[in-house]
Formats: sequence, C-alpha cells, structure tokens
Amino acid sequence: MKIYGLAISAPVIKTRLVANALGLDYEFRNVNMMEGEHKTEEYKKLHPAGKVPVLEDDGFVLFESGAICRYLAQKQNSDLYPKDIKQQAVVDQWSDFAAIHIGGAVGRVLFNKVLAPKMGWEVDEKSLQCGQEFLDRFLPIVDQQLGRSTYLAGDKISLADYALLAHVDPLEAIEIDVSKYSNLQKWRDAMRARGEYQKVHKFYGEEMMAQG
Ligand SMILES: N[C@@H](CCC(=O)N[C@@H](CS)C(=O)NCC(=O)O)C(=O)O
Repeated sequence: MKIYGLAISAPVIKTRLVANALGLDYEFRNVNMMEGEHKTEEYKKLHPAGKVPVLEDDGFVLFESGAICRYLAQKQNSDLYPKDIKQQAVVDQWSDFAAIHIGGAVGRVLFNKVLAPKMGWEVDEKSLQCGQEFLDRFLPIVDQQLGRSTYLAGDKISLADYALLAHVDPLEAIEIDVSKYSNLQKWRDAMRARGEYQKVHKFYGEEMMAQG
C-alpha cells in the first residue's frame, strides 16, 4: 500500500493518521510539489487533477482524502467509521465540517501568511482576511462540540477526529491562539500524544523547519 503526498498537506496528514490508527503498513511516497511533480503526466495517471493525497492499494488507485479514509476503515472493518447509518452520518457531518469549513479557512491563512511569503508568491490579503474571519466563526463550533463529548462525533473516536486533527494541526504555524478554545486544546493535546500522530510527525511543520 502506498500513500502519495506532501508531508505538510492536511488531507495527506489525515490519511496517514487513519492508516496509522488502523495499524496498516504503507509506504509514504513524497510528491515533490515544489518541483511540479504533481503536474506531470505520470502523476496525473494517479490523480487527474494533480493533487495529493493518492492511495494505491495493490493496483487500486483512489484520490480524495475523505474517500480514502472511509475505504481504509471499511476495508479493516473498523468502528472508526460506524456501521449504524445515523452514527455514520454524524461522523460524515463532522468530517465534512472539519475539511470544508476549518480546513478551507486554515488553508487560506496558511497559504497567504506562511507559504506565499516563504516562496515569493503573491499574497491575497482578501483571502487571508476571509480565512481569519472563518476561523473566528468555525473554531468556536468545534470547541463547543468537544465540550459536549469526548470526541468530535460522540464518545468514541472516529474518522471525524482525524479529519479535525489534520486541519487544526497547523494552528501554531498560522499563529492562532488555541488556548482560547480550551476544549479543542485539551482534545488536540490528547490526540497529538497518540501513537498514530507521533508516527506522522512530532509536531506540525517539523518537515518545514528541517528544510529551513
Ligand atoms: N479535497 C481534496 C483536497 C486535495 C488538495 O487540494 N490537496 C492540495 C494540497 S493540501 C493539492 O494537492 N494542491 C495542489 C494543486 O491543487 O495543484 C482531498 O481532501 O484530498
């Protein structure tokens, strides 16, 4: 099994967290996006839009991190994706909320505040401000939810927790003060102490810092 991706990409981190949590043995293939490897014809055979992550499982190729996580959990017959349709729908609800709203906002801020200045790309101030406003709106929602239950979709850990963890992993890197979201902070500290996170990296940006 192979996961193609970039170490600092949240959707890639999400799939690695889930694969690790499921105890799967896989090879992580770094895609050199700085050199445009994801836009080569060779890579586009795996992902027609030239994005990461991609999963390759014994010749079966799959893209979109949410689909990859559900496939892996179902393949392993794991409760991380419950079988009961209502419980499953709640896991989907929070996984989508984390990816679309939190992930979308973090992505805007990360791109404009960290990556664009570092790479010499143009900063889009409007997009940056919009991302910050979205975070002010959406982080309190997951914080409140984590005050109601131990995990995001209830009292059992699920794919929704890995989706949220991957998308709130870069909050220090974008200088968001997580201490004002105490439930989120406590949950994230506990999630980061788990083996499946430590197997991905010790902290978000470890790889970025290693590159300077
Ligand atoms: N919805 C997709 C998002 C994938 C995505 O946009 N990945 C980014 C990195 S975080 C990417 O590959 N960007 C390169 C590009 O769009 O050219 C998923 O969850 O897999």
